[in-house]
Amino acid sequence: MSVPGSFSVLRVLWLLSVFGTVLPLDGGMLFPQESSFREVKELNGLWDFRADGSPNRNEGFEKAWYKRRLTETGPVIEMPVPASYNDITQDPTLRDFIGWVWYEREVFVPARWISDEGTRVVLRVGSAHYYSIVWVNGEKVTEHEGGHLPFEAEISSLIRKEPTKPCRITIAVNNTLTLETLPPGTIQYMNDSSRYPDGFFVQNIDFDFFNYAGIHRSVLLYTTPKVHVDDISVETNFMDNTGLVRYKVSVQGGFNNTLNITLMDKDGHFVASSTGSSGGLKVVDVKLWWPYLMHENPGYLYSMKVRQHAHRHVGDEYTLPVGIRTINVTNTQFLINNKPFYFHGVNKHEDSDIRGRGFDWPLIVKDFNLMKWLGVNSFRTSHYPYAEEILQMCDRHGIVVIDELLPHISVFRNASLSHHLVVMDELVRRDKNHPSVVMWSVANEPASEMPPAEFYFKTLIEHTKALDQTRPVTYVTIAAADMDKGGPYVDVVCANSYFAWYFDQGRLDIIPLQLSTHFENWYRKYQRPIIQSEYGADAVPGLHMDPPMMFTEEYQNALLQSYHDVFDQKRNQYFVGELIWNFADFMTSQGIYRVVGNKKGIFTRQRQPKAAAFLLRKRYWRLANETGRLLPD
Ligand code: GCB
Repeated sequence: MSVPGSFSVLRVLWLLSVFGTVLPLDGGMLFPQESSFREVKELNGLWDFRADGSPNRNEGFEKAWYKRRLTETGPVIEMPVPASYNDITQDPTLRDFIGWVWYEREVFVPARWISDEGTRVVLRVGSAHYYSIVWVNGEKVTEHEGGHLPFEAEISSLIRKEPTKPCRITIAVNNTLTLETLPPGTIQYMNDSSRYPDGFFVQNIDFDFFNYAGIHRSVLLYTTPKVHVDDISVETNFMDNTGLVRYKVSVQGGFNNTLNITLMDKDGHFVASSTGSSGGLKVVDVKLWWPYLMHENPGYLYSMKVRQHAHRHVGDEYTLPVGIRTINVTNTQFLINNKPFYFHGVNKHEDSDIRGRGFDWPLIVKDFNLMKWLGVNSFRTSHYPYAEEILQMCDRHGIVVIDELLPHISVFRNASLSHHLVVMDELVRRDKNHPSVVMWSVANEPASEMPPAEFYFKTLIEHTKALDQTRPVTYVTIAAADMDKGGPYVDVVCANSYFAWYFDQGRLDIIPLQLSTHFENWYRKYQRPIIQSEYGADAVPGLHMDPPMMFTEEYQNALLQSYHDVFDQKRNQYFVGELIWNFADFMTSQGIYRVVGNKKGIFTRQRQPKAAAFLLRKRYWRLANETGRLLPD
């Protein structure tokens, strides 16, 4: 992160055009795109599917289901991709299934992809929860751990082996969570044969959302030339009216490449150009990337075209949208383009009826429309990375994102830490170029009272800062004990609290005292800006009671109102944002605290407003006028 107002640092960087960060460049994860040199083929639709219901859930491996068509080894059903499989059928055992499920699809690969040895064919899975193994024509091509990030494998040589046959893709996905997974979970066998049948087990989890599983995002085949642009990193800055885009490009598959970089404005007009694998582009009369409601023209994106010419090979071309903006944090403020930014936003989930966590354009566009209607300028990807297409929309619309990696973690082992560092690498590698992403959140509500927690979080936060020096890092806390472990390392304090809900039930009158004490203590101790990263109350839509009682729409409104009064007192001091829990109702595991899911949404799961949505809408538009520079400076 650059130091606020430190223009001497900026000048040095400017003069040297040096790339300031240590972003991981060994192996990129660019979002697949079509260009004159690249093609994309979506494999979404109906796949053959079978859950492995054998007692040890291992029959698929014992009988090598990947070797033959899935229909040859047992019955299959049709399963849509992308979607969670849980809510697709009427079968409760599939909804609550734990273990391996098998997906298969045959696809015709265009003849040119096979005949042209200069074409590289890649199979990409946008995300599959939680552990995946992928085979092509019976040969294993990759495996991946972690439910919300993409993975891919080059399959060029494999598909050329049997050029006339359709290509059979098999993906086995396992949703079991153990002490080794992130998020962790445990499998508990119930051995009391008087109460449970043989082999009865349950999956225990420690987070408050349904453990949806399956192939959640698009499966694609895409091509690149053999010598190809593998990764691009950009970092932006500006001084007065001049912007600077520093870039780094890595090429794989061959040497003697020339790289031409051209920056174009939104209308396709030439702005600047450069050559070589790293350098800087100077932008005269720069149009900065501004958040929604902070500028009359938010989300301004340039296009950076990377054109690679390779000796004796076809060239490649990749175009990256680039927003020019800076992020800085002082003791009391969060600055975007050196102006104070106040987060008035939401926490979300990738969650809806039938699809579960499956990618769904109508839902995504509806949610953006609702966010804009509400006057939301930001959200946090609670509690896992969201689809790349969502971040691209945020870039275009100027919606600011706190990019969160994980929900609650209660296990602080060496193996978890090593894996956590790997997933953090994957997240930064995927999301580093999005101007909408303004902060990394390494986790939500870690059980920090555990002894190794401090070392764990120090390592994780320092690792993240080394990966990306341009963005602040946080982890979201709920208890003072958490803060003691991570507080010294975070750039912004993100605090969740549920006063008058999980504690002092029904006592709305205690909120002002408890909330301000909480803020004052943390500010005194850490001298960092504070965001209320979660607060809220469940409301069953249509349930009314006045004076308010818990679970009614009136209680939800009154609780939010009491929080808002305190926010308004602290807003001009060190308090820089409020994110309601939650944008919409969402599904959870079954339990006595949840009435078919968590009802803290201000919209229902079907995206209809509760009374709180109107309260929030009024507030957010007022805040936009007061804090968002809609009015002239
Ligand atoms: C939290 C968690 C969130 C829960 C929420 C609640 O602190 O971060 O995942 O859903 O509380 O409603 O209890």
